[in-house]
Amino acid sequence: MLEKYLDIQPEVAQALANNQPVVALESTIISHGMPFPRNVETALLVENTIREQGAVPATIAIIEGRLKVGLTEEQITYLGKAGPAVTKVSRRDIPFVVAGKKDGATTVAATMILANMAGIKIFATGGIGGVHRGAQQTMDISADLQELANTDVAVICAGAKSILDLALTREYLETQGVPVIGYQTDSLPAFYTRESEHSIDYRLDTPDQIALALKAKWEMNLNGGAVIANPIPVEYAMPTKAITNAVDTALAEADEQGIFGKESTPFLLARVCELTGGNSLDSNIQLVLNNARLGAQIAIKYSQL
Ligand code: PSU
Ligand code: MN
Repeated sequence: MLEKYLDIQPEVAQALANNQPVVALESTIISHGMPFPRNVETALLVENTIREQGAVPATIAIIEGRLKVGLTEEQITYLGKAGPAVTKVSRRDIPFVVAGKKDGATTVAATMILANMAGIKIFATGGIGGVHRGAQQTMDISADLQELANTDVAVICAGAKSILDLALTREYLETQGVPVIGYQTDSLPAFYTRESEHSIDYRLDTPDQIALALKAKWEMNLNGGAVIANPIPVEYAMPTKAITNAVDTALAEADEQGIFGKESTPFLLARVCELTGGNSLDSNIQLVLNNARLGAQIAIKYSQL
């Protein structure tokens, strides 16, 4: 039945059939997370990084209403050039973009869903969505968190951006039974910075240990995902002050302009990037590459269990 909607790229399908490691990648980060042309360069570099490690990349999106697991270079370029003109697709949006034969860039939530349909367990990205600041009033909580509660895909990220309320995000994940694993760290990384005042649940120091824990979780039918938080490499981390100032300004502007719902995250990402003069973009790219490397290493270990 799924074949009616789903196209798995032949290289990806073959790897999955042979139990070879595959790493899923999202496309909202391409269309809504970074400016052109660096978004396209990065997406292609991320794929190469995964290949160099010995795994197969599968960038995920919806093209002309087809669920695509594995994109061509042309499709990645198209999504990057189109940018926010492409629909940002989370769980609720999938059937409408499919039925309307439209194009869509998948968020963490939607990418997890499509990866799961294809049988991919490991997914690398930059940052996950979370509980927004002020959510006590607005109830703005990313659908990514609910997907992590339900869908059996592990997400390697650099923590969450400080545009979010990290303490509330941690609480939400705890309630939903989603483990937060710190890779070689005891502190929850905050995207541009390696550390925050928040803790992780379990510190694991090798890809092997992470693969073993995921295997145990899913073999016992403890459904849902996991957050694997991988700190940005020290040489690319940003000064806390610069980021805090940019985030505060961006949040104030969003408030003034009445930006809410699905527009909120893309607006804040773009403003933080502009306000830091693009320094944050270099950091963002490096942390994504770092997550791709770890994702590939975990996928390789997982495929050997
Ligand atoms: N955080 C980032 N970069 C991103 C996103 C979040 O640092 O590109 C994107 C991801 O696709 C994530 C989405 O799934 O934003 C969350 O949006 P929302 O808050 O509307 O669920
Ligand atoms: Mn949001």
